[in-house]
Amino acid sequence: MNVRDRKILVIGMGKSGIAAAKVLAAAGAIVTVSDTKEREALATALKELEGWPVEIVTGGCPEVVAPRFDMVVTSPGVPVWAPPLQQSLEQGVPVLSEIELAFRFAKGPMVAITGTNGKTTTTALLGQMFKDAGYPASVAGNIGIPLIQEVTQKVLEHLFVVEVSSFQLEWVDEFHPRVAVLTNLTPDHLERHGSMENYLATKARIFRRQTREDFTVLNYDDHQIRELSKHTPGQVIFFSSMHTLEKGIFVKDENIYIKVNGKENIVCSTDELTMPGQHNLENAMAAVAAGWAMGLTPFQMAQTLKSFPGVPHRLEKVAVIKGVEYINDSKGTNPEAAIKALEAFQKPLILIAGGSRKGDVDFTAFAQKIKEKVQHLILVGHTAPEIKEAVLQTGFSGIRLAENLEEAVKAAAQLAKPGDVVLLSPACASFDFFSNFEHRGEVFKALVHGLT
Ligand code: UMA
Repeated sequence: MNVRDRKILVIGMGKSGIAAAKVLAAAGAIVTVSDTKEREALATALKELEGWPVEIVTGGCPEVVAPRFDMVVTSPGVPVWAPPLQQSLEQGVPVLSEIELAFRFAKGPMVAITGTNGKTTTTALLGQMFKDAGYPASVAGNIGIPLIQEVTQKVLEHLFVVEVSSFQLEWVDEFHPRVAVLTNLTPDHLERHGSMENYLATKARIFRRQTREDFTVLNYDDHQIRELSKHTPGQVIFFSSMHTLEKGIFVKDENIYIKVNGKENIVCSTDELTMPGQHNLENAMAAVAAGWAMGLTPFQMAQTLKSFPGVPHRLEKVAVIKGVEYINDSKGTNPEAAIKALEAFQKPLILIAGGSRKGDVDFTAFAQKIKEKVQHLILVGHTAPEIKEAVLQTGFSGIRLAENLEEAVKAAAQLAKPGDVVLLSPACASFDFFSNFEHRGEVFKALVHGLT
């Protein structure tokens, strides 16, 4: 992509905006980067951009008027209704998301993974499969590393395994992964997308530009995703943990199989997977499907499946103290993710849940799962009263309220007996007390280590 002398506005000075501004400036564009935050709140960002030939606007955004800017690059956290994006639409100034920009700069093939839950684990696992098999590969995207930062200065055969969020898919156009993966779809980020229909349509943009040469990996067990297969231009590869498929990836006799052209290939047995839980089995199958589409062999993939420990903040084992296992699942930021975490354990559970509100979330199914699996529930954060109400409706009474995470961890440690599991899986976002879910997870880990 040639951006020399083009006037480009980058909106947002978070990870994506900074990385985009640097790549664009290095490529000769005339870059303005803006953030609605005031200077004082942007110390790290300003330091990062020190010495870069970019104009910085803080406390707002310059007006997007046609001759002033040729293009806008937006960060995932900027909603479509933000004034500069609306102005761009009115003025006919093209808007690119950071991943669209990265795609236009990239030389090598991309595998893009989206879905409500499981996308981070699937991305990390698949990236590891390629690395273990000796292929040059980068893992990037919503997982925490802006894709634009990875794509420059890479050789032609370098592969990109990219976690893609619905936010990042809002402004894609040419984005065209060789393999697109859709893990599952349940209501999430509806405060941003407005309706489940819009959320689904945004997710479907991941495969919009694919052709018959490409592959789309879809979860056969998710009805809405199965329906989407009717609209995918690429070759569909289904995976299923519930059905034996005529073609695709599935489980039979506790083994993961790949079946193509009537021939079944065993990858490995399900109890050889190092990651716990049914949802991780699904993530493993999604990764196997994508790896297979890209030419990895069942043997190569099995090596990684037997050793991959999982990702931080997702069912991460923190410590065993006095016979009690402490698990950090801070990335369980919606009820579905937390339900899957609860399902991963067969031992007595003490659950710490609650956090900040993420639109109109329904806790009914989560409450039912708590009744089924949990011995003691400790609630914390803004959503504590709502979750308490939903859980009381089920007849469950082992509820405690904590002022903060520290109090919650102490209460859990007092209640726990050897053989129990203390699980932090909030089912909510973290913005009540923390800057993000990683921050919450790190605080939890420190509190647990402090118990010793
Ligand atoms: N900002 C504006 N104007 C606005 C809105 C925001 O200037 O109208 C500014 C904010 O003041 C802030 C900056 O934009 O300074 C933040 O941009 P951002 O929220 O896009 O954050 P980044 O640091 O660029 O991180 C983004 C993703 N964040 C979001 O989608 C909210 C990260 O995903 C991702 O890891 C990173 O890019 C690299 O690709 C995080 C996330 O929470 C983990 N994702 C959501 C999820 O997983 O559910 C989608």
